[in-house]
Amino acid sequence: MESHIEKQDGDVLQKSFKEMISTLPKGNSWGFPGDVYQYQGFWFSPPFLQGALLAQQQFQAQPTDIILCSSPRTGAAWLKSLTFSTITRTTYDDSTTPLLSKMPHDVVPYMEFDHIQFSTNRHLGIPLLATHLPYSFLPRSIIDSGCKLIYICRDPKDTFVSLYHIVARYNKSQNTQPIQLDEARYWKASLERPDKLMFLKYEDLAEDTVLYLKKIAEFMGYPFSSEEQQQNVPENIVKMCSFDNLSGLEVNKTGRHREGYENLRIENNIFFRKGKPGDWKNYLTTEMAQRLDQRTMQKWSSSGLSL
Ligand code: PAP
Repeated sequence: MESHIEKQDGDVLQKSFKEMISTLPKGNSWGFPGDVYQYQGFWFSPPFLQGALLAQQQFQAQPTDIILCSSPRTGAAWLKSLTFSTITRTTYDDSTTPLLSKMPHDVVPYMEFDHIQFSTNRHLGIPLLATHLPYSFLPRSIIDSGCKLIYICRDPKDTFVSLYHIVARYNKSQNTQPIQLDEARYWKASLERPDKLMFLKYEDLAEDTVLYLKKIAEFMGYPFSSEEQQQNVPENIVKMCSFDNLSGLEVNKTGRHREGYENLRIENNIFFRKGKPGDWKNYLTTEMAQRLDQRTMQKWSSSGLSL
């Protein structure tokens, strides 16, 4: 439980962050309500930047933590459901998993927003935490502790289309701009420390989910035994976490995310749109796709990362 002094310290910090944010360069955010602010080369909404700054100051990683990293709309909810099901497979089965009544983001918390829930999860032996922070923004203790990271990346054209839809649902905005891409930093780190950072592509995961789930389980230190493989445990987790199954659950059709936070509360179904690689072909012209590919190549050129 948070003590009175901790709460006061937290309030003071939040206030100083708010003051600092108000001095930053400001822009409009693609139609989302409110402004975004530029900090160290990235655009942030104020609650997200406040959460990021707080996490940088206060988050103490432990070597056993597993941090799921991603840019928005690249498959975090899917990765959360797969890793959560894998880690809790001896505690829950298909009929008892919390994924039946909570959406994946409410089962694996975000570092920027959900500190309290993470402490509860850690207590329960669930070491998973997610973040949308760029690599250069990660709290120092994450790198120093030697904990594991899994980064999921997605074809920026599909990411762009997915993000466009979420924004359009908010505001019916037609005003589109390229989004920030931070894949290259995570990619480089995964080459330097492959035992600590696993780099995943949404498209690979979609092509052979069972194979990649086995790799993820192995990487996390929760490998499937041969007996489990004979019993099709990985296949059952993949089925449970499939887009069709999760998007069809009542909680994900009609529930709401972060019930307690008025300004962050959104309908769960916004996180389940189509779940298909290559959907960009239905929305982008050849010219738009080429422009995005060019920009991606420019960003990634020195890293060796490709689509
Ligand atoms: P977030 O950043 O808002 O949390 P995130 O979960 O990272 O979103 O990504 C959302 C994308 O993953 C959506 O893609 P789409 O718009 O192209 O459809 C969503 O549909 C897709 N997605 C969600 N769950 C799954 C799943 N179980 N399998 C495959 N894709 C999924």
